[in-house]
Formats: sequence, C-alpha cells, structure tokens
Amino acid sequence: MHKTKRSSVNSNTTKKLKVEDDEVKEKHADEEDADLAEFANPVPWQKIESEELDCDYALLFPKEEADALFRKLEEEVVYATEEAQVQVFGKVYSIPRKQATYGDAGLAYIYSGVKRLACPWTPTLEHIKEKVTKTTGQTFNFVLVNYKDGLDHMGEHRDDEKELDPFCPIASVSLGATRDFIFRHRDARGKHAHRNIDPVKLELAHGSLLLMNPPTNTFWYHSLPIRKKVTKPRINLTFRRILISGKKCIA
Ligand SMILES: O=C(O)CCC(=O)C(=O)O
Repeated sequence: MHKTKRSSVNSNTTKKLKVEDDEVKEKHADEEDADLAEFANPVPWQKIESEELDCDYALLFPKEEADALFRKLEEEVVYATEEAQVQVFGKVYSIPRKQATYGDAGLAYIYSGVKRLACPWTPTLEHIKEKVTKTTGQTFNFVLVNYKDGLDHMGEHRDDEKELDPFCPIASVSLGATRDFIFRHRDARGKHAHRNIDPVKLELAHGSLLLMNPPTNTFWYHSLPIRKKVTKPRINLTFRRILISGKKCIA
C-alpha cells in the first residue's frame, strides 16, 4: 500500500515534471523557430543572375520604416567636410556626392586611392547593419555612406579592393529616391570590349537591399547614372567586411 501510494505520488510528480519538461521544450522550440524565421529569408528575395553575376534583391524595410530610417540618418550621419575625392591612375578627382564612413574601431578603407577612417557606428547605422546581418547571416564591419540628389552619380567601378573579404557579399541598402543601377561586364565595356554581354539594369527602391555576391565584383562594374528628373535625395549604404589581418586596414 505504502509502496503503491509512493509510487502513485512518484507517478504524479513524474507526470508533472514531464508536462513542465514538454512546456520548456515547446518554449525553446518556439524561440528557435522565431530565431530561424529571422534568418530564413523573412523577405521575398529576387535572384538576379548573369554570367559571373550573382545578386539578390529584396525590399528589406517597409515604406514607413524606411522613411523613419532616412530621417534618423539625416540627423546622425556627418559627411566629410572636405570635398570627397577619388584617385584614378594617380590623378585626383572630386566626386559628385557627399560621403561618410563608419565602422568598427580602428578600421580604415582605402577606396579609389583615398584612405577613409571609420567613425564609430551611429545607433541607426548599427540597427540597419543588424537587420542586414539577421536577414543574410553575413557580418559586416564597415559601411560607406553616399548621399546623392538627381544630378549626383557614381561612375563605373568595382568594389574589389584587396582589403575586402572576398567571400563576403557587398550589402547595399537604399533609402530615398529610387535610382537606376547598371552593371556592365568587364569584357563588354569601353573601347576594349571584346565580348557581347548585355548590361544588367536594376532599379534600387526605397528600403531595398541589394546583395552583390562573389564573384560579381570581380567581373562586373556598377554605376549609378545621372537622372536629372530625380529631384528627391537618396542615401545609399554599402556594408562591407574588411579583412582585419592586413596592416592597411588598421588606422
Ligand atoms: O549609390 C549606389 O547605389 C552605389 C554605391 C556604390 O556603388 C558603392 O558604394 O560602391
């Protein structure tokens, strides 16, 4: 009897423990699902492919959130006071846009022959970086911020500096006016073109994320042409991962 009673108490306790155990397991499973859901493409991706070009495009932020991010970046980002410049074949040119660079402490990036030191992340840049990381599973330690209106543009170039991690995509977030964005294969551009490969033309919308996956930037140049009819401004953020072993990356 005693034994039976004990065993019945034990059995009740075991049942209770089992119910609690199941609840804990369920809670963990829910948390895991939520984590996975964040990583597992919460946005509908569009694949953009061509020969040696591999990009993914998605609307990352809905309009209202993108509007708020634009406003916050307007308050937080401090653009270089001196005229932004690039160096091409040893010659220094002014560039038609405002630029700023943010990133992890001590990082610098040599871009078109000009060294740019990273300012500490602002809260909004950090927030956008985290969202990009959660969506893509990739980590970034640097961002180049470009601010443009319709007359501002960006000439053809590749983001292929040796300081960049060659396995990490460049993640380009656009806020503000929609702008055309054009890729041209290195063998099909300029007077030395020797192959017939169609350019790839995209529109980068407010709140969008364009992922330029390797080896895109080895083979394809990209540019943002002038669009005089675009009167509204645009902020573009290109998140990058700089290799920190190279001495050149550290200021
Ligand atoms: O404004 C853009 O979308 C282009 C930015 C870009 O090409 C770059 O930062 O390398």
